Amino acid sequence: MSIDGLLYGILDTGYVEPEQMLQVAEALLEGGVGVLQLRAKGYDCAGVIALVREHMPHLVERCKVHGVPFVINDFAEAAVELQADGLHIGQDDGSLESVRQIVGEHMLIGRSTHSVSQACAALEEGFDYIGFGPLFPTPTKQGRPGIGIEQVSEVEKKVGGKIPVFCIGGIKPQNLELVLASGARRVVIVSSLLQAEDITKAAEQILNHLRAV
Ligand code: TZP
Ligand code: MG
Repeated sequence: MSIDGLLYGILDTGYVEPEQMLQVAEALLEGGVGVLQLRAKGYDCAGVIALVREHMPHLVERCKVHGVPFVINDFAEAAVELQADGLHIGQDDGSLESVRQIVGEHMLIGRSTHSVSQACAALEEGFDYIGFGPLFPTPTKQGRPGIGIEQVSEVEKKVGGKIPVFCIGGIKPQNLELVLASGARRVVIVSSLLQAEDITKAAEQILNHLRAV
């Protein structure tokens, strides 16, 4: 499996109750997300495993049916235990090598980056993809300033040709054209999708714009 989608969706416990997770996941998959991550801030590793086992035991299979990599945020051991396709880690979560020792050589591993130099370092280190942002301040990731769209084209040029670059943070239909005009090709959208009245339709509409670039 590889990471090659244009739209990266996240099941975020800040917006979705455990009981709704599976239904929301299906809506995102139906809408065409190319990657699906579980982000459970405030949970520990055992809590993430229990959340999936109790509320979405068939999610890994459902992602497989759609050919969509299922990614766990933060917890390498949970990614292994749940047989996820990928793991996503931040700047403070250790080196690629240290998590590879836990998840093995086949798991896809992505890194959050907040500057051109961090993006280049992640490429150099061997990550399979990066997130780049937050472009705009966002309630989903509080306490982090937006880095703006000025560096997007440079990151796309230096990194995007080698591994997928997903711009993230405050992206929504109203600013998508601006983000794409800055050079972005792939995006992560959390709150705007999870809070949409019709998640599938919202994802489809965003994908239409991404595909038209
Ligand atoms: N990392 C940088 S911004 C962000 C994460 C996880 C959250 C993006 O969420 P939203 O709701 O699409 O702004
Ligand atoms: Mg993290």
